[in-house]
Amino acid sequence: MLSSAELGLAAPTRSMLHPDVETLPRERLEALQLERLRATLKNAYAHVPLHRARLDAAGIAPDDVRSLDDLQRLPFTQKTDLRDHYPFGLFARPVAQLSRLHASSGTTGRPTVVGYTRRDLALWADLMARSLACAGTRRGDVLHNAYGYGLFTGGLGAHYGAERLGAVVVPMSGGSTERQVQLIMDFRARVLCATPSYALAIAEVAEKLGLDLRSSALEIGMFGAEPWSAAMRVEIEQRLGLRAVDIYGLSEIMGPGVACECAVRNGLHGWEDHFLFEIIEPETGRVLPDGEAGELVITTLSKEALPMLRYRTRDITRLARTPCDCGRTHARILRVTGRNDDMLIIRGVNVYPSQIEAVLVGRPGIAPHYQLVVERRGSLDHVAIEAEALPGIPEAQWPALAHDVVHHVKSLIGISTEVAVRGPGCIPRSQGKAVRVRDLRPKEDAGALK
Ligand code: DLL
Repeated sequence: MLSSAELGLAAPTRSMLHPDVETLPRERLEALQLERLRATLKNAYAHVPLHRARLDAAGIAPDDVRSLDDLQRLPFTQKTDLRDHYPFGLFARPVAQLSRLHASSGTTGRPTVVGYTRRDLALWADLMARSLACAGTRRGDVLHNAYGYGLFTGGLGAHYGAERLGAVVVPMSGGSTERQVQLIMDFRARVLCATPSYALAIAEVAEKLGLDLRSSALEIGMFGAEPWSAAMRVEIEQRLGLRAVDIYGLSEIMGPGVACECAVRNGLHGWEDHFLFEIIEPETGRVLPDGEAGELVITTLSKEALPMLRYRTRDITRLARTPCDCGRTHARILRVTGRNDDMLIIRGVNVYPSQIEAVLVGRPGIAPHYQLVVERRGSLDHVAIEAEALPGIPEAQWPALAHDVVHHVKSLIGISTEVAVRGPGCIPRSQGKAVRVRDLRPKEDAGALK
């Protein structure tokens, strides 16, 4: 790992928007967290019947919480709670007192709806601005925002954070990719905000247009909203000529800006003055020690409209609280490898799509676009990988490329797969979150694996 001096961080607070808070000694950070946790519990207990009923059932009143260790006594909240109390049942404020609503697309069943007071929006803008600065964005930078605007939190979340920082926002949203390329060049954007898969689609269109984004003003990419592998980071950096930074968040907690990488890029700093992070064993709910992989659980500490108690994100990661070379004291959430619900169990082996991505991306002759097709054959689940040849590779060589992928997936992940390599452009390109898995199993079977 590079030292802070090698990274040019001689002044540790250089890229910090809130240096006092970002470097707060742990004891003071924890004292602040306890005070805010108690206030959050009071808010949730007084205004959200579901939380009150669950706290009562667990025999805990807000005043019983006297140390952060008491957190483990609190009940979990899940996505299904939001769905079951659709649309506003978990809100701690009347709708008329809110300033904005966002919602997930809800491909399965009801969407999940989240609400913000004016103060919640100001906090979100602050934390997003802090994240942008943490990644190296500065006042006056032109920031090309290709996250989707609308009910998705990506577009508006990045937008108001960038404005708060003093960056110059280009509110592009997703789509019209040729136009995106042109405007990135013409407006001399230094920062690109997009999902990693869409960043790659932008790179591809630029190459087709004969425009070289590596010679553009782009220096930083703020990429998140979907899992992406280290191999994908290398690919994107090479094709776009920028430094790719991982940013994490989820609507139920706030939106983008819950955590973000710093210059060291050894995990994403989770903003602990406003959130409590835990890792649990998904099957038992037991809290795991730092460093162990499990499901990330987040408690909000300052949200008014939608306080969340121990929200089970379904995201699989690890926590590190050892000091970071950048000088920030806030915990680091390591790269999210995938979601519990996206995990495939293939003949007893647990596999995340991002593991297959790590094998495919950067493999000679293979383009960084793929889909996994899950089918039921007899009583067994079967996964086929659809990959794409790089332009210019003769069709006669595709079967050999496929064979190479089969071999590497078997030796690196331990599963047998069927691989089809197709021609350039055959895999659909994303404009937001990429769809990596096509599940063709009968409806009642789908999910049996999850
Ligand atoms: O995706 C918020 C966001 C927008 C984050 C833009 C970053 C940038 P949701 O649509 O509610 O919110 O989806 C949240 O996306 O639980 C993860 O499964 C996944 N996710 C988000 N960021 C990352 C990341 C936004 N950096 C869900 N790495 C989360 C891996 C991520 N997965």
